[in-house]
Amino acid sequence: MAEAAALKKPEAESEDLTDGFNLIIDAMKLNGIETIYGVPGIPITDFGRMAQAAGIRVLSFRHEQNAGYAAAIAGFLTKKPGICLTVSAPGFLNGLTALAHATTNCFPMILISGSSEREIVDLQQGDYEEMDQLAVAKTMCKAAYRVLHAADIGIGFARAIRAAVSGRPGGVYLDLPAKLFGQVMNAEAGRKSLVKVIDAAPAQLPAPASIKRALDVLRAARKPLIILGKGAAYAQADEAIKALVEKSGVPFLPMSMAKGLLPDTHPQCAGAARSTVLKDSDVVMLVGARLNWLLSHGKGKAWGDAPKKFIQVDIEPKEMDSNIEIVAPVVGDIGSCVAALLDGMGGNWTKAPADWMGAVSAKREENVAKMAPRLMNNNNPMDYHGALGVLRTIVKERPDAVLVNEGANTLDLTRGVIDMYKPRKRLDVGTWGVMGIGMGQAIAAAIETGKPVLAIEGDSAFGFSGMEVETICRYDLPVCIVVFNNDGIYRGTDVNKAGSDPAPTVFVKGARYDKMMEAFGGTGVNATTPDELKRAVNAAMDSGKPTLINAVIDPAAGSESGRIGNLNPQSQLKKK
Ligand SMILES: Cc1ncc(C[n+]2csc(CCOP(=O)(O)OP(=O)(O)O)c2C)c(N)n1
Ligand SMILES: [Mg+2]
Repeated sequence: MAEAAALKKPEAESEDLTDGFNLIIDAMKLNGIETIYGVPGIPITDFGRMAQAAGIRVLSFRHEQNAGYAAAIAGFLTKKPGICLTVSAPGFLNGLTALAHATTNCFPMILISGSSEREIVDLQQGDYEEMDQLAVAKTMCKAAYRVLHAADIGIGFARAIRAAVSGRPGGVYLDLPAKLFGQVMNAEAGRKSLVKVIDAAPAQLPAPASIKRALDVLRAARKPLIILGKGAAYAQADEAIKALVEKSGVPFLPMSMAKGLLPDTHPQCAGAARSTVLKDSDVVMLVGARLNWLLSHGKGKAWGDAPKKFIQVDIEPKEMDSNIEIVAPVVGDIGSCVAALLDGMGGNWTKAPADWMGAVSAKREENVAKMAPRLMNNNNPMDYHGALGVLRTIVKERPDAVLVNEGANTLDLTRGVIDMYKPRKRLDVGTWGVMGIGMGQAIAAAIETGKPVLAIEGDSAFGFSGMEVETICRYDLPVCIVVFNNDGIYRGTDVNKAGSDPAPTVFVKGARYDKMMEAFGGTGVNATTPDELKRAVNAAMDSGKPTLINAVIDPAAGSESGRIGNLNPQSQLKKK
């Protein structure tokens, strides 16, 4: 309370004064920032109150990491920087993982953190929550700035916003020392110091020669493939991308968060024939997708022996040739590049060879048919496929709902089984495969889209952000969480070979995560069969009431690390 009292004074003193608190709020409002995700405390408690009073939505979390993941995904969904607000040192560090995650995933986000007194921090004299936050943040984000004077708040925000959203988007750190908030200045001068950012993410047009080169390569292809990445989903160029795919007649493969850009049920979707198209294609056009580990770096067994040519459409020139040679780099923003490609294709583009599309469709039908009976199983205890079979239908019936997904088996199997029908409806762990994004993403998705959210969570994954069920209840958000409870990480069956402690991958058997939701006034359900699960999820999606369904899954059903067990290092020594 001393905090609040000390800071009230200047405001009351004179009509024509303003201060750091007000200038920060004004800078945000001037630039269309409507929502802050954060955790209060010194030196930002009053700022949060004042921002809320000024009409900014201030969502208070239980841990900064979850607020940070919320801000990061808000950036992905809106193309505006998501804002995370934290206290100094420990709060800042808690938010930093999300900032690094935003940068890695190319989501625009600004982590705004209060910080302690520069004079004391720099002399390392042991201030309250002392830390050189700017220096720490610099290595983990796209840009990092500190504002020392109230008169620079406008410029500070303009720089942060531009850095976050222009070019390849990413995380930006903005350091606001405690003293800044109370700094007083002339109100008129303050108003003039604010900057409205014009055209924050200017279009970056591709060179005409790069478009011609790319189309020449694509035209000569006999087995072309288009890979859509989450950069393509971010671009919000949905109609143009659909037109490009359909006009070209090329099969497309959506990366995880690009699912739904065109429906997974589209006749050209090669999602269910992934290994075939990677191996057999001769020309691959990457659109907002990077050749990182998720695409096996564009080489090796997954890509087969046949020679391949790569066309890459990306806003970041440094992305070209990152792992292998790109014969046709197209550098520019995805919307402009796709529009230029469409234009260059003209009115009588010859579609990709029908025998290739036919071969891909046949493989896809074969794989879908193989999967079908597994999705209809009624095994007791439930396995992943039985549970996902019902959830798949629910998502089909509710294509506007947002799906959040994390875990290992829970992630990989959900991604494979659940078709998406609309763009930016699937949110997940992203480039790092990070656990903990679940509740932050669910909250931000509900806030930013106003649509119901279905979060399909491994029991381990859920644990990283589980306390935010209180946040979901507090704001009464239409979030339905399904915890795939298999008693542990990957499986619940491991045993300790040497002592009485549980094995490192197992949790309390028979845990009831649904009780966590009940503790805060939400609906909790324990579901042991696909039928029970279906009823509970439908009820939750209809009511919009915060709900957590503990879906009891056979502890033996999962596999080590889901689909990426091959990445585990193996000991060459004989097992004892
Ligand atoms: C921040 C973070 N810590 C640890 C991991 C390692 N990790 C990968 S998946 C996973 C949990 C998998 O278990 P669960 O969520 O229960 O899914 P299941 O395979 O059991 O369905 C963990 C801990 C990670 N990816 N990210
Ligand atoms: Mg599990």
